[in-house]
Amino acid sequence: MFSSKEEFKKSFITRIESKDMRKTTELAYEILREMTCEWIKESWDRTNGLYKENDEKQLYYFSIEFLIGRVLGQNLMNINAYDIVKEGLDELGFQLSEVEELEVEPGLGNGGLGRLAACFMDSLASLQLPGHGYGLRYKGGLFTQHFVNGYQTEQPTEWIQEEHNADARREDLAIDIPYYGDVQLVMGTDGLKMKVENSEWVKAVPYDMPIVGANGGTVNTLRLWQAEVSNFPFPGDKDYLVYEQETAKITDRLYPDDSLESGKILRLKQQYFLCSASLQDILNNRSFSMEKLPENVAIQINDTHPALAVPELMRLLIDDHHLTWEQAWDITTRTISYTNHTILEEAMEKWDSRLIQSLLPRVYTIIEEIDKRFKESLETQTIDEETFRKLSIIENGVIKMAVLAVVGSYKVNGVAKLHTEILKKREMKELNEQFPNKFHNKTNGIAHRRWLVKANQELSGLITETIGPRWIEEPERLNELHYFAQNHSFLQDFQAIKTLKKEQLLYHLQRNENIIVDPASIFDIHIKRVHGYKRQLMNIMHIQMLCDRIKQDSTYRPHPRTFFFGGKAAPSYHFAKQVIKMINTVAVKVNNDPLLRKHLHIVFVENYNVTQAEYLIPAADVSEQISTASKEASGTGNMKLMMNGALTIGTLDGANVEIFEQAGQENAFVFGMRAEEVMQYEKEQSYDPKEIINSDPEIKKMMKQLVDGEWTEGKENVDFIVGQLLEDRDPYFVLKDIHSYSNAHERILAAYANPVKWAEMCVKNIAASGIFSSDRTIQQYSNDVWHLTKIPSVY
Ligand code: NBY
Repeated sequence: MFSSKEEFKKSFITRIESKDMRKTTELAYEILREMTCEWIKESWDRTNGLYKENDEKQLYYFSIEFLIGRVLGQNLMNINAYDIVKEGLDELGFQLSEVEELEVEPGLGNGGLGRLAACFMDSLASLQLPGHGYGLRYKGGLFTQHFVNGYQTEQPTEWIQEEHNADARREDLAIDIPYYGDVQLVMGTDGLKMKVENSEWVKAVPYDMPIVGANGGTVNTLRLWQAEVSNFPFPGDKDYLVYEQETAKITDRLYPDDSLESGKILRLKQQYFLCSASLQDILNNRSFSMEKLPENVAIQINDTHPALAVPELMRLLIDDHHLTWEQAWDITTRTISYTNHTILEEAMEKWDSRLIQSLLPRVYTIIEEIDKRFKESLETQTIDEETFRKLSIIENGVIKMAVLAVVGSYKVNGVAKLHTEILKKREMKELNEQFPNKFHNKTNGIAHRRWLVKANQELSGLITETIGPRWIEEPERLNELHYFAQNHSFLQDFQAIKTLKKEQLLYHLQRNENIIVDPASIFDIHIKRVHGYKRQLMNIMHIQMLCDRIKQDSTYRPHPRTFFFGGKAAPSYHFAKQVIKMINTVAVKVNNDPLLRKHLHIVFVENYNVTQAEYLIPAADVSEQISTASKEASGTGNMKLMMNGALTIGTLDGANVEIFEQAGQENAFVFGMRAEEVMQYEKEQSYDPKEIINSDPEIKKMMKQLVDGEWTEGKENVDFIVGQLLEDRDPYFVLKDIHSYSNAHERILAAYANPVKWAEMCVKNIAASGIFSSDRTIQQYSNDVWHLTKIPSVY
């Protein structure tokens, strides 16, 4: 690695001269990427060597999504070369920020779950823990979103560039994965065995990405599998061309539905592909006897998408490694652990038994056996029918992946205190009673190195100047900022940085969209997937109420606010798409109204992704975390915004509860129903939105305007929105909470009127945010579940 700017420049110039005399930003990107790869390679090899030598336990994080974002800048940051490179390039006539803009971000995830996996990778490497990721190398990441006439359109995003192909491919480690076939019972030397004949094989080729930890010492591996045709004999009753096409499809694109369980055969193929390839890879490369697997390997499955790891590990242990069922079960249930990310019924994965039986016949017999044995173990207890039903893995021809994951794993966790409580007391009450020590909580966290140190270098600089640099390695030291929450010069510096980040955001947006926003307005930011329970609808309906107030009441002249929205709707989620259309419609009306636009501005940022988030989050004054209580498992955007000094307007849901606990409710704007109330209403089915409409004149008027189509465009749009609120009885309690939401917004205005007090509240949030670093989360997983040992890197 380079120790000085001069050294960097010298090497950079040599390379540029050997390639092309035209000094374009594209060339600078190419060279910088090459140089970074070389620097990393050394540490990567050394880390791998150390892991081999030490024979230490390794963690493998199985996830169908890794939403890693751009890597070049982050890697430079982590190897402590960012500033040298920035200054060096500057002197050579390049801007590092321009160079970074050329990287197409790999969108290998949908939202929170995929991004969490990426944050965990960062923390594992930074804490010098031996933990790696296994995922899929989708050719097309999450779709690119464009608005056409206010509606979302989706275009495929191809992120793989030439340079991603060459050195990352590990042909030597390719593995064959069996689909279909006939299960036969055969007599072997050690008794009757199951054997599968006539399988259709698909080759899994790994591509490795380095995961660089802080200070560049530890470099772990993210291994992504790509599907290709196998050299194994082909069964013959299928057309080869069809086989070729079907094979390519397996890793062709990411499933864009972030909330709907979609029982598609291709998705099942993807899930099995990930599990089988990764497990075979682990078993092939082990240096210990199979019985010692749980002492040497921990596997964490990110939701149920990789839950086939349970029966697949059983299959490999029994059929390929000749263990007995009992031995295999003992090993499996001490190796695999499961994280649950949702209690939404529509996101709970279920598979038709016949589908699994036909695609994965041997795996199916194993799931049946697991279910049978588990049910037998219940026979000694008196269990009512309902409980028995809930404990069944297979029920009425359907396989419930969450039950399979719980029964087959060592530990099960939720992602925030409230979520884990709901899992234990309600959603998985019966399972928790059967396995009382399995369930535990691990509140999510975020990679502060990306979301603060990298995304907000100015604020990080100020923090370091103020409390010294140790907070970067020990983020809980951010609490030392409490001493500066009333220091005027510090508060002024903070405010100046906030303004600067707003200007940078606006500059970035103007490059892509024609947006004119007042940086002195309050930046109120609602960024996340668009979903009923996340209530973007409540936000836009509240804006509608504000418009009416401004028009009707000449004394109501609030401080200007810009409401930013960012988020994609699943392509098949019609309601969410109608909400997007409505927001865009209201935006046009408000932004063009001479009176309204003095006070309100609406910006829906197209194609929200990790890169956009890196611009939006540091610029936020207000963080919208307004899900219907009990629905958001945790949320992680809430943590990123808090850490960048935005104040939260939020419900007592997910990790908001813990955010308010840490920052103090007086430094946030809490509103709305609590989880118990929501769940009570749902149980009794006693909520009637009409009662609210009839009892609250402001809401009544707003509803009338909606029905009259004042804020929408086209009949379809009105029908969808009004239909959900009235016919579907407002399942996310928008009307129930909107009044208290509106009051919370008035409290925001009152607080913002005192800029010094506001800044003080922001600083108190930053000071309290250290606990939400994913370093803390990973350390907790390691202590309680994975039992990893830190392996210091030798320089
Ligand atoms: O996981 C999110 C939760 O909603 C959020 O509260 C939490 O903070 C985050 C990390 O724990 N869940 C999520 O992002 N889920 C998905 O993206 C997802 C993707 C695919 C499917 C379901 C959910 N699927 O069924 O295909």
